[in-house]
Amino acid sequence: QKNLDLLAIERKWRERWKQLKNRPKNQENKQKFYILAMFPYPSGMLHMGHVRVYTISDTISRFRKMLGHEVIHPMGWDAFGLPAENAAIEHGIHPVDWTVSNIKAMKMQMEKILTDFDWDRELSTCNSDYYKWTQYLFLKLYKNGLAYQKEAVVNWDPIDQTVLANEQVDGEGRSWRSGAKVELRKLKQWFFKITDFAEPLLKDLDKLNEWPDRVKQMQRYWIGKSEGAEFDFIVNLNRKYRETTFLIKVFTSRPDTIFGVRYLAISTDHALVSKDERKKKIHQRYLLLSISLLNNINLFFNLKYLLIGINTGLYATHPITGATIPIYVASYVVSDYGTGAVMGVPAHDQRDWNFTKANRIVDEKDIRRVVKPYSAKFIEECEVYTSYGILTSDCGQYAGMSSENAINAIVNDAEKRGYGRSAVQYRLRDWLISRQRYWGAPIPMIHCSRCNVVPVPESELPVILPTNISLTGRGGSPLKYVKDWLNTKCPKCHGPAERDTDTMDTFVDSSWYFMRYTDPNNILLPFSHDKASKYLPIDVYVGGVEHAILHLLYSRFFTKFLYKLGMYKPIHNNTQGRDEPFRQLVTQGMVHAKTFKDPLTGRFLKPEEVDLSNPNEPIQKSTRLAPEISFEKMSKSKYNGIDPEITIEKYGADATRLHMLYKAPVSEILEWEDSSIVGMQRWILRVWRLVESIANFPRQSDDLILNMSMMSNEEKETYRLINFTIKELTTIFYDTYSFNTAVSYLIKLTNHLTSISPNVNMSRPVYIYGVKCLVKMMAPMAPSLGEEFWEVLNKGRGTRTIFEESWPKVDNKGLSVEEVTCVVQINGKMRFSLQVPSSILKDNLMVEMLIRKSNNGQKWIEENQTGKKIKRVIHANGGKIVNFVFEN
Ligand code: ANZ
Ligand code: ZN
Repeated sequence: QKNLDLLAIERKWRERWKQLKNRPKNQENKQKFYILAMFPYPSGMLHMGHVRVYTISDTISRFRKMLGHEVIHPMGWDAFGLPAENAAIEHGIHPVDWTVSNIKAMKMQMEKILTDFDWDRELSTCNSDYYKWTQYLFLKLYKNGLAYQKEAVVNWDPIDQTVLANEQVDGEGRSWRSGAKVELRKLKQWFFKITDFAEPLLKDLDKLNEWPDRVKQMQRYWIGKSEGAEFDFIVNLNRKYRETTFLIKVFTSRPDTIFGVRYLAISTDHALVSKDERKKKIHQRYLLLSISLLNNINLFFNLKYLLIGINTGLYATHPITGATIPIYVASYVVSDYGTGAVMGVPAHDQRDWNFTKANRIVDEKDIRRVVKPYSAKFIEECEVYTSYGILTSDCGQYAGMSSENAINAIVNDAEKRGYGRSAVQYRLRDWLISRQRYWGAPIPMIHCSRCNVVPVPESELPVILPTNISLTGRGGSPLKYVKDWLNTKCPKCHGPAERDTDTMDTFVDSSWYFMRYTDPNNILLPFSHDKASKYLPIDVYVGGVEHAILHLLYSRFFTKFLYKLGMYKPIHNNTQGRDEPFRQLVTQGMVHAKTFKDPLTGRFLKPEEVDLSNPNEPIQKSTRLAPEISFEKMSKSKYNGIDPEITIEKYGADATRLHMLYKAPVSEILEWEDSSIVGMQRWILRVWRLVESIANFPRQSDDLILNMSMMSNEEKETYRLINFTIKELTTIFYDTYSFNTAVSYLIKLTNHLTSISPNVNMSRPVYIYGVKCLVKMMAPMAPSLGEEFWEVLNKGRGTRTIFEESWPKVDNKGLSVEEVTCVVQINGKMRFSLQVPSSILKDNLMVEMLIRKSNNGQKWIEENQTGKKIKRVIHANGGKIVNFVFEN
């Protein structure tokens, strides 16, 4: 019996794979299978989360290769972004050098975890042969009216000196990266008009039936469709300004509450209060002053949700009742949602109620409810009623209608008379892509004093990111200071002009990388129509749920746009349609690790502060108390980080991968524990014993004769278990990816084969078949061991790797269990009969258990005979008659 040197085996196969990679591959007539793991940011170090996601994609990829598919399993680098720039600022390393060396290190680590990526498709978003095409796609968006510039209030990170997307600001108004309190500033910015695609982005979610519901729900919420109506309120102006009419349009999701309007509220930069000269006449000076005050308060405290209001002193006319309605400027009205104006209905909206009270707009007695609950029981005057109901007698001709009917009637009448119309709003905003940063793809635009904004001609792409740069981290866009890059000629008038100094949000880079993988070396186009059409959509996309909203939404947007442009058209029309990028989405859970806390102070303990000499009873060294133990997200501050490289060197990559897959279902949190890797090592060793036992057999012809009619009952049972395992694993690898269950099934098969191995002479063909299937089925998860075992099992069979062997097939005949009728007697009297698998007929205890568990068994043996003990059980006629004899 030889022991296994796991690390030596890994090394051997990593080398061997490199040599084998260069062989020509015949991919003709094969079904394509595109499996993708989200590409990493090249931070320089793989963490356990990476190991988990690549283990999953690699396992699926290797399985598909064994099915004989043409598998695309690429890898690349999301290489632009802030950390490279911050490293440059802090340590003086150029972002290029930092990124290149990080990529090199991570690539090595990826090889160490035995991944089988298509390195010939590798790409890096910071290379000009990639970002050239990012810029090209920007121009395509621009020419199709989907990229535009506008002045916008943006989130400004005072530490990183850059604009942040809303999504990069957390609930407390802090930057997701620097943690700085975010300020609001106004800047001219580039946007992508993703809102043009709001409806298809929403509607097509219904077709993504292989996506987790949770992710689809998050996207639905993000898009936030709201149906309602717009109403026009005419502002009552002084006699002096009669010649101008001024309308305030409001958007409401509750047209049925229009009779309850008590005020209008407009945002601070609503057209009515804008500084535009013509409109300036219509309001007093103090109003502007107060609004700028309000804006400053907003800027300063970021208090978008405070109930500050300013009475404009102006009034509008209610379009139905003709009542006079006061107009307020309100901090809670968002300027870029709906129309930037709200009809305030204090009786039916909590915010409106609070605003009314805070600003004493009307007396409480004048806040009358116009919609009452369907059942009168719940009426209580002072409480805000926000549900649908029946319209009250205050609602004119609509009194007595249900909310649903009233909404239709009111909106219909409004459309007829012209003061309103039905309207749809989305919460989704256009995508702000400008970043005042160096390390990103330059926006290919030129600013000319005569021609305004001019796109860089496609033939002049890429706009190369200059490398002669000094990064200080201060003062906005670093590209502003590279004069010989900044100053250029206007493509239109050839006069002096300046380049746009913003770079693109790195989410732009990652919105189309999966398309580039289909044709990574194309120098004429981002990708060829044919190749993209052949390989898209991605069959399985694996990644973290933290990308559930933005990255996936942006990628869907790009895909829909490029499809609309006609840049590709998938050959395979799946249920999700042709313009969706990802057929199946797998979101893997996080990896958590053990932490120790001082039970008295709650402080996290460093590893050296804990005595682990008895691993089951850790002790805090200083206090000799048992520390509090919990599993938490790995982090420096919790001292629970685990370096995958160290783990791999200690336990081997195969065992580490198996552990990753076995410890938790793919989408759930995985609690990392070294002790369970040891369990995987023990299993590996047991499989090795089986492999060895066969290697020791004298060589015999390779085609095993698996003739069921010649099998004994025991052999049939072994054969059944083998087929059962193949069936279950095939479903798992195809579809459900519950690899934890897959490992359990393989362990069960191992146990069974081990139990019959001592007297295997009789059942050699089935046994050998079982071991071979076992090795094949573990190979995608533990690839170097799979190869090694396969080589031992097939000495001298040439250079095929196990991944060129075919995945085992289920023999359906072998699956079915042969059954015999077993007659059950109680005290010698025949009572019932039962079908049992013939293979277990001789296993008396097993048969007894089956009988007792059956319905009749419950009735005759377990219940009816309570109090009486079974004296003995007699098995007769080769086990086909079982007699239960009870005490008197
Ligand atoms: C009157 C009303 C009565 C409203 C009522 C609600 C309940 P969703 O569903 O998110 O679309 N609103 C409209 N524009 C706004 C803006 N720019 N800033 C802040 N609030 C705004 O919300 C639509 C509702 O939000 C609208 O319907 C409006 O208040 C408010 F019983 O109009 B409602
Ligand atoms: Zn010009």
